[in-house]
Amino acid sequence: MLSVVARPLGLGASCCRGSRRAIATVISGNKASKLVRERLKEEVEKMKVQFCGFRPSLVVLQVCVFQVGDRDDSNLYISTKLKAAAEEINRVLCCFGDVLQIGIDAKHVRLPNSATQDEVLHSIMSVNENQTVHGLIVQLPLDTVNHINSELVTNAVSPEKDVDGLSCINAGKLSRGDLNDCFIPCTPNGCLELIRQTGVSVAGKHAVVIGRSKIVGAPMHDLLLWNHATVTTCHSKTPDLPEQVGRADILVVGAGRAEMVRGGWVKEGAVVIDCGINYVPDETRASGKRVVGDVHYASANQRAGFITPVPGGVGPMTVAMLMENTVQSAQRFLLRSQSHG
Ligand code: NAP
Ligand code: LUD
Repeated sequence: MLSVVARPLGLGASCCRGSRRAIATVISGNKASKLVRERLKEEVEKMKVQFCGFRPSLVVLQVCVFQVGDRDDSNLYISTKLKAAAEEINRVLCCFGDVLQIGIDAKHVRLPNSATQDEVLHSIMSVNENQTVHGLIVQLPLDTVNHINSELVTNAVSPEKDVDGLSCINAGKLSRGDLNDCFIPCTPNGCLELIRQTGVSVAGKHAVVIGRSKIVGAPMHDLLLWNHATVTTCHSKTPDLPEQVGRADILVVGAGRAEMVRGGWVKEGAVVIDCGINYVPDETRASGKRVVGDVHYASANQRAGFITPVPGGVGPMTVAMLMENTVQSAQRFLLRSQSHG
């Protein structure tokens, strides 16, 4: 079996502490996501055989500027999602290597940046009513010239199709610990999966989350709490961030601040999960930029027991968890239709 955690040659994660420098074990999101996608591919194949060609179906709604050759962050994330689901090469301009396609029927619906709030809500309603679609996400942020209330938009997605887990119904269930009766947001769910891969149990640990957004920090707090960690959530007004970080057995960072968490803050042996995706200038690259996380990797991997890289850590797991939620939604749909008829 593929090993998701990779120990650097010759150095263990927990040995050599003290006089000799130790290097953290790397938790590969690329490998972990591949395992998830392989499992989902099998599940989708079984559904197809059992239910006469049935396929889970996902709609990704985007409000954006229409531009040929457009390749901003949102387009990159969406094309990664569409690729992981099934072949949909329309407008996908980037080159992907080894992408395992699951067999989900994924559609990209684009509305122009001139779309009004009512038009966006109307599109969501029509997908809500379409019985052949099992999952709907509205990619954020909305790139629009009009004022659109994104809270209203995410809450308009039917809770049964809300595979992003961002509607207040799903968020409320998660906050109350109803983990088996909701969709868990993809990034926190991916982080938990990566923590599981380390073999470190969450129950009884002190977890620290940096960030309290609806998409990363807040649901991560809830998920760790209901997996029985004692959780501290930090944000921009937390006065003593380094001290809080130093108490973490498990640290999850989603602040959007390039390399903010320094290695010296990190508790020896901690599990460090870095959600950050920040583009910083790099003249040595043809693109003129490179992606770094919210954790200063080079120093943190000298203290942590386990660490996720950026890229290749949380990002690919976000995509895999979207696929997982879509397959789960389709399974729930089949169960409902069986019980109705
Ligand atoms: P966000 O909505 O901007 O939220 C950032 C959070 O970090 C806020 O709660 C903010 O505090 C807190 N924060 C900002 N500066 C801080 C500081 N100096 N000290 C402590 N806390 C601070 O961002 P987001 O959507 O959660 O995303 C966070 C990062 O994760 C970004 O880099 C984003 O690109 C990345 N991301 C990655 C994935 C993935 O799949 N890998 C998915 C989603 C997001 P306040 O609440 O006080 O403002
Ligand atoms: N909106 C997301 N907005 C942005 N990185 C993602 C993401 C893949 N409604 C809604 O998908 O879950 C969402 N739901 N988000 N994000 C960010 C956020 C959303 C971020 C990164 C990746 C999805 C990803 O695959 C790769 C990696 O980290 O290895 C490549 C990173 C790179 O730019 O090279």
